Amino acid sequence: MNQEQNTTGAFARLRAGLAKTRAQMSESLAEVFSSEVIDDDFFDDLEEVLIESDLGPAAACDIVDTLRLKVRVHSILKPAKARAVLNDLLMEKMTGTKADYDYLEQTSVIFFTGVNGAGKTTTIGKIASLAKNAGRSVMIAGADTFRAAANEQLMTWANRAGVPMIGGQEGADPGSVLYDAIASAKAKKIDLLLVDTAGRLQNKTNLMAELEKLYRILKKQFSEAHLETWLVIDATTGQNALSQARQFSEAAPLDGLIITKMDGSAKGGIAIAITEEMDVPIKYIGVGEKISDLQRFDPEAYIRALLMNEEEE
Ligand SMILES: Nc1nc2c(ncn2[C@@H]2O[C@H](COP(=O)(O)OP(=O)(O)OP(=O)(O)O)[C@@H](O)[C@H]2O)c(=O)[nH]1
Ligand SMILES: [Mg+2]
Repeated sequence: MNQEQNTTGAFARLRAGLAKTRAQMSESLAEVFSSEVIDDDFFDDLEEVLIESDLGPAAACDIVDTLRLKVRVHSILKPAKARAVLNDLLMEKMTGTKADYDYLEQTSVIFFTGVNGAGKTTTIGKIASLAKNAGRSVMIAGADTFRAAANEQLMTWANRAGVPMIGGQEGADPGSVLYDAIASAKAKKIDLLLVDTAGRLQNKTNLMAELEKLYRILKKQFSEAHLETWLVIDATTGQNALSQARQFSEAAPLDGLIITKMDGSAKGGIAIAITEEMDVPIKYIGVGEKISDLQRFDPEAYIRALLMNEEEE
């Protein structure tokens, strides 16, 4: 059951979370679409707004080219009509890659990856709580032994969610923490093991190799579990998110993306850029720092929340 989304307030929360993005994007779009005619300037301005909203040059260019074509083929003269076509195009882009939530149905491990401060540990706390409330037995593995306070921070989240955690001291081998956690999860017949890792920049080769090693351990030592690797991305990162997605996927193939800090971003359009570039679904978005501030990513609601301007509500 999609418990965290199927509430009447979910759309309102998403809208509130995307308020900054929406304010910027819908205002700029309204301006573009207030044009009297559809001409080259109109398309140039539109492309600019899309790029500024962090859709990225590739997705922006592709969308504008397709819109140009549709406008011509259907002899569309009114910008308002073109706007409806744009909404449909964005929607099509986002609904291409559908996320599944199979990890809530079977014995699973989720391997959390991402750069420093992206929101891995916080998201693990949120997922632990959500899965526990859905009736799953959950365990957290603290394979971030790099940062001094990482263990305590993760423990705080484990306590908040009310789930057990296996961690290690600062400087301990993250691989051995994983072995311990896997053995414990198996012995206790845990439904869901959430693995936290130390943040790392995607261009640090040795750290990326370590991540790859941890992934191999999970695959080999817990082969009976359904394994997913999720990349946690900060929505305020901008276009560097694409490089993160590409390089992390080389260390461990990605099964899902989490976009955090959607509440603080002025450029939530990165969700569209990433979906365009990578064939990886966005599973959840983070819309705040609290344990309940996580929502299943609903592409349709996202596009609506992003594009709808005040008059349309
Ligand atoms: N506003 C907002 N803040 C968030 C969200 N997710 C995480 N944060 C904040 O982002 C900061 C970093 O989050 P962490 O969970 O520690 O990030 P991390 O990826 O584990 O960081 P490292 O372990 O250092 O790599 C914290 O202050 C969180 O409260 C979100 O969805 N919205
Ligand atoms: Mg962390």
